[in-house]
Amino acid sequence: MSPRGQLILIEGLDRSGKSTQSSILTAKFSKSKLLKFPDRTTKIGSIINEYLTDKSVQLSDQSAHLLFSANRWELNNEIIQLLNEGYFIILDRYIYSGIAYSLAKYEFSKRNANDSTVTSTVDEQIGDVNWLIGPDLGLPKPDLTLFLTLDLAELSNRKGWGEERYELQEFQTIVKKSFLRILPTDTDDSIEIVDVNNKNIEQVTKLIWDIVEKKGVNALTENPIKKVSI
Ligand code: FDM
Ligand code: MG
Repeated sequence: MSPRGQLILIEGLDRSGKSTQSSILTAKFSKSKLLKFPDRTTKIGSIINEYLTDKSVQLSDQSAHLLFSANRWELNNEIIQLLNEGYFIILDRYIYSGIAYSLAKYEFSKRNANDSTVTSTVDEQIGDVNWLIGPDLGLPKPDLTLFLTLDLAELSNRKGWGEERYELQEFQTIVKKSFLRILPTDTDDSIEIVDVNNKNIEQVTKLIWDIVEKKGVNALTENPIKKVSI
């Protein structure tokens, strides 16, 4: 088989600059494609879009979690095919967003449940990382994952903040903790944390490209496509 393209994931909090950086990185490759998750253009993506933009839409946390994963599976074959055709695929969010946001919901509702004025049920599956990763097992695993992190104070000043479900400062603080808890940076050298505090777009672009080159994900590879596993 001829060499394949590589799968590069950019993760981060809302408004961390990951969409900007994902586009810039995509343009660095002559044969490339940017995929954004959730992909709101698919059947399942349209349900997710309603859920995110209309706060009156009710879904159990388990159902929402499974829909986000199903949305990735909708693109599974396309991702594999494009990689095999030599395309570099840049992902703007993927499996770690799936786990971190659901886990953050659990932590958030647990906090509120401790507050005696609020009655809330906390669903144990949503706090269980093994349950959360389950539906994603077997999806193509990124050859490189970059997590863009910055201080929450800087985040909340950025444009477009606060329009959708999840875009609350208190919630984002928990999301950040969840990401840092679940990303296996110690044992998996395909995952890197990129501190973007006090850096402009060009500086972050350079930081990212340096890592991409250092890890050798800037060129076609003979390595088989990896799969998400525990
Ligand atoms: N999100 C995203 C999840 O909760 N789970 C997932 O699996 C993914 C991919 O969806 F708040 C959340 C993260 C974010 C929201 O994402 C919409 P964008 O990047 O803001 O469109
Ligand atoms: Mg958003």
